[in-house]
Amino acid sequence: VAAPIYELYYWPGIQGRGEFVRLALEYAGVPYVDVARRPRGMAAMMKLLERGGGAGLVPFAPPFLKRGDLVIAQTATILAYLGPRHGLVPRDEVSQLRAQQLQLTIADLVAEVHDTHHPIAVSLYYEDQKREARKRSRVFVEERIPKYLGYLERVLDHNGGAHLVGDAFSYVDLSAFQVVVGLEYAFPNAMARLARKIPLLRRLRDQVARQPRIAAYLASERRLPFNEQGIFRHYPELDLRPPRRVVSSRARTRSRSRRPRSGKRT
Ligand SMILES: N[C@@H](CCC(=O)N[C@@H](CS)C(=O)NCC(=O)O)C(=O)O
Repeated sequence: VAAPIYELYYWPGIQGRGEFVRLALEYAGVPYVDVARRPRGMAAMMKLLERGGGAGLVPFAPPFLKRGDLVIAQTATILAYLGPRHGLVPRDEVSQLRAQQLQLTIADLVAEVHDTHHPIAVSLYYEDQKREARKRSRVFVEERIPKYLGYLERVLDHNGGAHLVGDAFSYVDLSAFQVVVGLEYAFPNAMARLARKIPLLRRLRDQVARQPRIAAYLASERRLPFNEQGIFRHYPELDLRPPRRVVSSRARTRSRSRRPRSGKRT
């Protein structure tokens, strides 16, 4: 068996941004080493972060990918590199530009997801910025999730319904799968409320999960579970309240007996 040509460097223990790269490599069936999850891998990653190595910039932050002497950082750039080499994007330039734009939009969304639990500082614990996190998340679930996912839904619709770019799975479809399942983990109530507005995106999520190599990956131990150290964290206090229909009849009676609501939402 040939030695893997790619080394992926990403924080061990979380899916994080590394997951967008893992999904692409797994779907393409390209062997890779997840370096920091191996013995002494963290030391190797820190060394590259501090001093760089080989060709390419010294990376600012994981994930980064190493192929021989070449080191590439930034999730969207890594995917733009892998795409044409492994059948993860159509061959023409226009499609590749589209894919890159969509991937960068997904990266913007991912940064906003991160800021729901760390609105003030990455260096502070969630517990030290809970109040701000609640304020930030409120706007995120009410306005930003519908805007971003509504956008992806529209792009799917314009492109025939099944794929975000071209007429086959691309790395963008894989990334869209990841943000949908991530948001469903982190904000189940907000996503339940939005479900009927994003039928194409939900179908895409299911189709990606069914691809044989992705299904095998998701069932393997290489796929780390979502957890509260990653980007998509489930903190119920940051989600919308559960939908009305699951509210108990006692709670309903109680809320009916309150004074009538003013127009302003609290
Ligand atoms: N835009 C970059 C963001 C990279 C990034 O923020 N990586 C996180 C882990 S997911 C990190 O280690 N950040 C360290 C820091 O920002 O100080 C990408 O998409 O790859």
